[in-house]
Amino acid sequence: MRDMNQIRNIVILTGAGISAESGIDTFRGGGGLWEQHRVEDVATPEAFARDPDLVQRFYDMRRAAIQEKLPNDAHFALARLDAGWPGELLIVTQNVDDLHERAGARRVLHMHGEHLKVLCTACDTRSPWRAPLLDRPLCPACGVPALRPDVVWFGEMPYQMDAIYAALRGADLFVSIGTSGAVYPAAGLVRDARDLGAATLELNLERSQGSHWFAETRLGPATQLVPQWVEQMLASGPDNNA
Ligand code: BV8
Repeated sequence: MRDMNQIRNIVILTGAGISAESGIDTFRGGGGLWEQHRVEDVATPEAFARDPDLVQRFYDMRRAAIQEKLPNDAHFALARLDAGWPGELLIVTQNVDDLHERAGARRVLHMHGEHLKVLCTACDTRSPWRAPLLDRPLCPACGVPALRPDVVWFGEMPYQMDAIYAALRGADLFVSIGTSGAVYPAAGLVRDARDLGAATLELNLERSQGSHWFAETRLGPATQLVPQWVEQMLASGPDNNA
């Protein structure tokens, strides 16, 4: 891997594993099931069309759950890096929880949307939202009871892919934290980063489906690996080796 002191611009991809130690279930931890449904079968536009109440219940339960959880040492470490890193830095998260923000991170991009936002299917307005949707509340903007979770379902285009690829084009280092590398295009970003010349590092509890694409993989819980890596970066960051 490129010398740490040559790293100026960083892209970090996070997945459910970074929130696991905050008590938020990962997708494949519980066998990827919810009420005996495969997540891939519930998190789709087809499921929403077929049985909107089932899908609303799935998201109402998770939206409420994350509001009782707290960021962990991995989220706080990334927030320290975000605050103290003089170069470019972007946290691209697949997670729809707000733990990166609640830990203090600023440069966060939710490529799969957010639990605490809703999208009106009548007027396309996005609104902050913390309550259930099962009882069909009215859209704050247009008053129509047409709200859906503002998350990216399977088969839908992830958000801000242009911004993600622009950040990758300038990246010296791509770090993946807590993801199984099972879902595309997120799982393919490491290959794009490599092709664009970035160094690649994976921090994960176990080897992922994409581990072979990384120049270096460190195995362990995020609350141990991420603070260690962040201290290493801040000690050897671009300005410390002028
Ligand atoms: C799209 C939001 C195209 C909603 C999510 C066949 C082949 C290849 C691709 C496809 C295919 N068929 C269909 C596709 C495309 C599909 C896909 O990839 N499917 C997979 C299942 C094969 N992708 C899509 O549909 C995407 N869209 O392709 O659009 C398109 C093109 C043009 C025009 C229109 C459309 C959209 C995918 C987004 C789906 N939404 N989330 C919600 O949250 O409900 S996906 C969801 O699962 C996550 O966001 C994440 O992206 C994904 C994987 O989850 P992870 O975060 O990795 O979590 P997981 O549980 O899997 O793993 C946790 C990891 O953490 C593990 O490795 C574990 O070891 C580790 N860990 C656990 N504890 C810890 C830890 N690590 C550290 N410390 C710990 N303590």
